[in-house]
Amino acid sequence: MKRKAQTSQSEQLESTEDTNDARKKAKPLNTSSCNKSSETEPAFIELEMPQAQVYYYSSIFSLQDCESYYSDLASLSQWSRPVFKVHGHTSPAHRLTCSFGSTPDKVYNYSGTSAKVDSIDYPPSIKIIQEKIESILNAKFNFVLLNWYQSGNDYIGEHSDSEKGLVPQGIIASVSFGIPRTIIFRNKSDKKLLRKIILENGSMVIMKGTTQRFWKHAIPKEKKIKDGRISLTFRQLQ
Ligand SMILES: O=C(O)CCC(=O)C(=O)O
Repeated sequence: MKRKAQTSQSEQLESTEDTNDARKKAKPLNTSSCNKSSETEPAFIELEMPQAQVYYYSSIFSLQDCESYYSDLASLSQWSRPVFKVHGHTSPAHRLTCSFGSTPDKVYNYSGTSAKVDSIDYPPSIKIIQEKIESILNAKFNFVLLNWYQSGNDYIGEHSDSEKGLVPQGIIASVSFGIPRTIIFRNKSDKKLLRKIILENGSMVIMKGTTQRFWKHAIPKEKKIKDGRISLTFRQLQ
């Protein structure tokens, strides 16, 4: 059964059919607006999305670093498959997750589950990745949620990251390692307004400002993909 669209991660329970269709229809990224403020700063692209601030950095890590981070992260002992509880329905996530944070007194609740803010076992590789993106963005993060899509059958449904525990209009930085996957953005009021980007190995996508209020995003199934992708979504808990 397909659920009505909502505005939080609870939509992970919804069918992926519409989103897969959206993947085919979505307007590809306009790569004309590329910015680079200095030779040492990575270039990024701003997506043309009304009432949203979304930026894509195609490669901020070397291929060698990507391989080593992927295998490091894949070997973490903390991976598990959370069970989401939404409107009385329970469903296991269609991917593995784990989470870490520097502020264990804070909580991150989503889709009827509570993500651990594990500060004791903060993996050194995640610290290094975090420091790199903090220096690129000149911003601080105190929580990271990892998703491991082990093949193209794993996905995340359309949702916005608008949980109460997050800093309103804060930055979410999503770093990708592994096989490239598509991310779809869908406007909440004009559901036919779609954008898509391929998230390359070693890339980063930034969502900030009013993006979560006016748009949803998803990583749809891509059944032909046999390899895995790990994403780290760095967040700002309030
Ligand atoms: O895997 C990704 O890049 C997106 C993850 C995501 O949307 C989320 O964790 O809320």
